[in-house]
This record gives sequence, structure tokens and C-alpha cells, in this order.
Amino acid sequence: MAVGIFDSGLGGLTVWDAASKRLPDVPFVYYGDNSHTPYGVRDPEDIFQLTTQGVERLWEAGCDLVILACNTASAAALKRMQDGWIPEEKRVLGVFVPLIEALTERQWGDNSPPREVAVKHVALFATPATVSSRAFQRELAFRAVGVDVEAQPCGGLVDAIEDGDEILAEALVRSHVEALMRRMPEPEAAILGCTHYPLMEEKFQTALGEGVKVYSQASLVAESLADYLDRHPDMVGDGKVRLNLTTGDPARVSDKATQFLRRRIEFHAA
Ligand code: DGN
Repeated sequence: MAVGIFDSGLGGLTVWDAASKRLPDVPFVYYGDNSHTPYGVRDPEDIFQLTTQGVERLWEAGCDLVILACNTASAAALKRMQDGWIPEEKRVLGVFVPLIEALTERQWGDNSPPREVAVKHVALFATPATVSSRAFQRELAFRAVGVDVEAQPCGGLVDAIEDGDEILAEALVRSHVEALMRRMPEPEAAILGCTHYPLMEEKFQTALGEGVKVYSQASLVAESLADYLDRHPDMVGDGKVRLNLTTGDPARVSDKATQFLRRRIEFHAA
């Protein structure tokens, strides 16, 4: 058994990379729906259909545990999948909760009522679909009260990152941060709510200023997965299958992934 990592494209590779380094003995199977990326501009029904297809393919590849390493898919599809679509012996986890636990300094499984936390003004940067779903705010409300969240839909940023257009990506980060700071001049923390954005973490930090704590998903999700597997060792076996699957053109996606993570990565047809 391996752990499945699903993303609409390449963004989930930031999570895959951090998780593979944190858990070197755990086999991972990655699934990138590159022929349908970006999800950020699709409607929720469409995202649900595409996400469930990808998760089923990962189950078929022997992954009983799948991480939706895509905030857009987590926001649009996870709740609906967890409400009866997922068979009992399988697990599908999203990427919001580790961020929220870090932000609110709560441990996994702490189901006590929402309470006051240290941060009061939080900036959220995500795709337009994630922002309009308000899924992050909904999850946060289960754990904390009195936190003001200002969300900025970062149109264009995923495409600029996937295209390797650093100049455009940096300009977009600056303009999205400026737009948000006109509405919330002094955020104490910033959440990068898209798995592509860890690659832009330094640029966000520079644009926001040193006083703002930036929460980035890759390392937080990897840590939370390590913790989950400690508690559920039965969810991963000693399988040796490590595989990267794509719905796009494998040669092209391998080249883009290699450019994205700056090391050679091979993809195969899903
Ligand atoms: N990386 C995805 C996310 O975390 O939302 C966004 C990719 C996309 O399809 N827009």
C-alpha cells in the first residue's frame, strides 16, 4: 500500500516533495490531473467529478489513504466526498486542517469548542474557487473565535507558476498582496492556501514584510501526515510502488515537473 497524493496539476508536488523527505520509507503515488488544470476557475460540480475520478484511480493503484493536495479540490469536493462517498476502509484527507491547527495552535483531535487565539487578523491567499467557497473560514470557525480573515483571490498566479514565468508570478504576488493590504493594512499572519504557493513563499514574505508570519502548506501537511501515520500504521504497507501519474502528456508533464521542483521527475499516463 502506498499513500496517494492528488492534485489538479503540479502544485501538489510541493506536498509530495515535503512528505517524501519527511517520510523517506513511505511509498507515494502522485496523480496530477494536468489535462484539466487549473481547477481554480471551474465550477464545484465539475471539480467534484474530476476529483473523485482521480481518487478512484489512486485507490486502484493501491492507495487506501489519499491526500487531496489541492485546496481548490478540498474546498469544492472533500466535504461532499466525506458525506458518504468514501468507503469505510479508505481515507481521504484535505489540506486545510493542518494549516488551521498550526494557526490556532491546536493539536490534532482537539475537538473542544472554538476559543480565542493569539492571531486576530489573518490574510488568506488562494485561488478564486477556494476563496469563493469560504471553506477555510468554515473550518476555522470550528476551532477559533474572533479571527478576522481577509481573503484575496490570486487570479493568474497558478498559471504563471506552472509556466515557470517568474517575472509575472512575482508581479502578481506583489499586486495581490497590495490589494489585500488596502483592505487589511496590518495582518499578523498570512495563509498560503494553494499548494502552488510554497514556491512563492519568499516573494509573499517580502511583499508582506518581515512582521507577518507566513504559513505555507507543504511542510505543515507533511508533518501532519507523519503524525497521522504514527496513529494509523495500518494505512500504509511496505509496498515499493512509487509512481507519478498524469492525465496529461507524460513527457511534457515530466519536463514541467522537473522545472517546477528543479530535479528530474518522471510521469506516466494515468
Ligand atoms: N494547487 C491548487 C490548490 O491548492 O488550490 C490550485 C491549482 C488549480 O487548479 N487552480
